[in-house]
Amino acid sequence: MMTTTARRPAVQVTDFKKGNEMAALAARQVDYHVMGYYPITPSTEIAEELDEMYSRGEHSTKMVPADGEHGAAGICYGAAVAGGRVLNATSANGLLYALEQLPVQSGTRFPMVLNVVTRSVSAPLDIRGDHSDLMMALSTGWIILLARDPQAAYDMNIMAVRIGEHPEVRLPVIVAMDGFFTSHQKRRVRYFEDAGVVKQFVGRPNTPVNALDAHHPVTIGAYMNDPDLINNKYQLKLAMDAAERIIPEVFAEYAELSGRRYPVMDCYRMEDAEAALFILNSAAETAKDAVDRLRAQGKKVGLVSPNVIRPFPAALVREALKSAKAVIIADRADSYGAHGGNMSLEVRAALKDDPDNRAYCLSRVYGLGGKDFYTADAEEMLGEALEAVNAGHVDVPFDYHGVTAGDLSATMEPAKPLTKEEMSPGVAHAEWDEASRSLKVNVGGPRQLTAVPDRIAPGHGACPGCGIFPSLKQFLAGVEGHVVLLFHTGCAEITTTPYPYSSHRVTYIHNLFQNGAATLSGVVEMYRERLRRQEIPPDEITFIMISGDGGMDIGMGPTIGAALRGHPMIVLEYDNEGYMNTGNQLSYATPLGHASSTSHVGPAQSGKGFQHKDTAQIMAATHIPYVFTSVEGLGTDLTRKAAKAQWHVRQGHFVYGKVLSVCPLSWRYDERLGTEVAKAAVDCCFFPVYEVENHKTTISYDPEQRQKRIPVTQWLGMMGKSKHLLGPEYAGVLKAFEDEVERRWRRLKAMHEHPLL
Ligand SMILES: Cc1ncc(C[n+]2csc(CCOP(=O)(O)OP(=O)(O)O)c2C)c(N)n1
Ligand code: SF4
Ligand SMILES: [Mg+2]
Repeated sequence: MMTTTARRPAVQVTDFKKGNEMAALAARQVDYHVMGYYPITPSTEIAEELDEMYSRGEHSTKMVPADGEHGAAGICYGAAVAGGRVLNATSANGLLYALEQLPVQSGTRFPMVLNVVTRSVSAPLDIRGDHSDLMMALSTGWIILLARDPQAAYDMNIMAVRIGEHPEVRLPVIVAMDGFFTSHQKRRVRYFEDAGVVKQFVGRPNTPVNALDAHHPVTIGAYMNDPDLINNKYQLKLAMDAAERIIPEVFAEYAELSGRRYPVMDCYRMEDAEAALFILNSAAETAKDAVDRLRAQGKKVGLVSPNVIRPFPAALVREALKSAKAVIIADRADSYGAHGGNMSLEVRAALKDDPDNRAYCLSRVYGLGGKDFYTADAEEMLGEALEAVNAGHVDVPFDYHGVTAGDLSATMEPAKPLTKEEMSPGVAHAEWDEASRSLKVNVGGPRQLTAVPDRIAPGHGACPGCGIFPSLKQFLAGVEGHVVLLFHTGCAEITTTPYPYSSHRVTYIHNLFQNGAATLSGVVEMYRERLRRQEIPPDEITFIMISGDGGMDIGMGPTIGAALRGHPMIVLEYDNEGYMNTGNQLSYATPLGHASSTSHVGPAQSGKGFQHKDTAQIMAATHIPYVFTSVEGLGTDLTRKAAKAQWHVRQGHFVYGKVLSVCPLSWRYDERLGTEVAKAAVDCCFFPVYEVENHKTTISYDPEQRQKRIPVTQWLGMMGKSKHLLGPEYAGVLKAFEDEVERRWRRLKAMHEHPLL
C-alpha cells in the first residue's frame, strides 16, 4: 500500500491509535475554521475527539453541532462560501440525509473535507461497516479518497485539503474509511510532531470567491438553465480530470514529507498475476495475506485496490489488469438490479476500453452490514477467479459471497395479541364536563393501574435505572384500547428490538428519527382511507410516536408538519437531555454548561454553549389543542395526561407530550436516585410540569406554592455532568442558566395566571 521514499521526512511521533482519532488529529493540525457536524455511529468520535481537544485549547476550529446532517451540510456549505476551511464527518443515513447538499457544494466549487466513516444504510438498521453509504456519493461531484487503515486516515485527511483546494480542482473531498474496521481499531501510526509541518503543507486557504468580501460583491449559485448548465457541469468534469493529474502530484509531495507513498492504484503481486482480486479499503489489507498464501502454493494471483475512486482511475485499472486472465471484483455494497456493485460495473467498463483485454470478470457482493471478511474469504474469491481461468469461462458472473441460510429458528415471533378488552380495563377515563366546560379525568390509583397489561414487555436491554420504560409504562397505562406505536431511533428503540427479539406486544414500527412523525401521518391517513373503503374492521386505533429529545432536533420539522396538518396522533418525547444511545452527545435539550461527549468541560470550554430547547413551547405555538409536560413518579400525573391526550386524539387532534426521563449512565449519578434527580429537576423549576389545553396554560405542579422549591444548584450538584457548574470558575455560566430557568418559569406562571397568554 505504501512504501518508504528516499528523502528525509519531517520529525514524526509513533503512536497506537484508531482511524477516528487519526482523522481528528489531522483536523486538529490543519486547524479548520469551522466544523459542522451531527453525530452518527461510527463517525461521531471524530467530532467528540475534536470537541475534547477544543475544550483543552488545542485547536481553534469552531465546532457547530447541527440539528441533523442536512443542517450540518448546510452549515458547512455556508462556512465554505464564506471563505474558510471546513470539515464534516458522517456515516450511513447521515450521509444520505446530507446527500442533497453534496452536489450544491461541488456544483458551486467550494472545497471542504468530509470524512465518511462507512456504515450500512438502513433499513434494517445496522451500525456496522459496509460501503452502501459511500456508493451513493459516487455521482455527487466530490473527489473520493480511501483510507484503508488509521495511518491513511491521517495522511488522506491532510492531503485532501491540498487536493480539493488546488486552483485547477476546487472540489470538495470525501475521505472514506471503513466503519469499525478502521475507525475503531488501533494500529501503529506515525504523525507529525509539529502541527506547523501540516500547516505549511496545506498552506493558507485560497478562496477566489467568497461571500464576505463586501468590496467585491458576488452572486453565488445563480439560477441556470440550458444551454449554460451543461457547460457548467462540463467544467466540473474538467475539474475531475484535473484532479486525476493533481492527486498523484500531491501524493508524491506528501511522500517526500512523510516517507509514506500512496499510489493511486495499489497493486500487490500483480507482476505476472493471472487471477486478480479488486477490492476496496480495509478488506484489501486482509486479502494481501490470501495472495501471499496462494502465491506460496505457486498460484499466480494478485490484488488491485485503489486509494482513489473519484476520479475513478480507469486507465490504471486497465494497466493493472493488462495481463490478468480473470478478475473478481468484490463490492461491499450492491447496486440492486444492476447485476453487480458499483465498483464491479466500473471495472468492467474500464476493461471494455482495452480491446486486448480478455479477462473474465466475476462480480461479488460481500461483507454487508459489517460481516467480517477473512483471509479465507479472499482465498475463496481468488480461487473462483483461478477456476474461471482454468475452465475458460465464468459460470456465475454475479453473486453474493458469504450468504448463509442463517438460523432458521430465528424468526420474529408475533406477539400474542392483546385484546381490546384486556387493553381497556376502564381504569383511565377522560370525559368532557359541560357544566365546568373542562375535561374530567379519572385514572384510579397506582394499584388499579397495575391491572393494565404492559404493551412493552419487561425483557428489554436498557441500563438499570433508565427512566424511559417506567415513563412509557405510566403513559401507556392511560391509553385504552388498540394502539400502534412508532419509535424513533434512540435508546427506547435500540433496547427493545434486537433482531430476532422484540419487547413489543403491540404493533411497532421504526423509522429513523428525522422522519417518524411524517411516517405516522401516512399510517393515520391510510387507516382512515381504508376504514372509509371498508377494507379493515372498524376498530379504533390510537397512533402514538415515541421519540427522544434528539429526535425532536432532527425530526422537529416533520413533527411540526404533522401538528399543523392536525393528524390525530400523539407524539411523546422522552427527554433525557442528550443523544444517549450513540454515546451521550449534546442535543439541543441539553442544558447550558452541562458536559457531554460533544460539550466537554476544560480550560477553553464550559460544557454546552447554548440554552436548552423548549420543545413543549415550540409545539404549543402550533396551536394544537393539547400539549403537556410530565415526569415519572409525580403521582398519576403522567397517566392522567395520557388519558386526556387520547381524548383529544379521539376528537381528531394532534397531541404533544414531553416527559423528563432520567439517564443514570450519562447524567452520572447513582442509578438508585433517579426519582430524586427527576423530582429535583422539577422542584428547581428547570422542568416545569404543566399543560396547555385549548390554548390555556395550567401549571400542574407548582413547587413554589407547595413550598418545595429548591435552588437550581441543588439539582446540578446531584449529577456528574453538571457538578462542575458549582465551581467559582463557572459562575458566569451558572448565572446565565439560573436566569434563564427563572425567566422561563416566571413567564409560565404569567401564562398560568392569564387565560389569554
Ligand atoms: C440520519 C441519522 N443521523 C444520525 C443517526 C444516529 N443516531 C441514532 S439515534 C441518535 C440519538 C438519539 O437521541 P434521542 O432521540 O435523544 O434518543 P436517546 O438515544 O437519547 O434515547 C443518533 C444521533 C441516525 N441513526 N440517523
Ligand atoms: S443510556 Fe441512558 S437513556 Fe439509554 S438505556 Fe441507558 S440509562 Fe437509558
Ligand atoms: Mg435523548
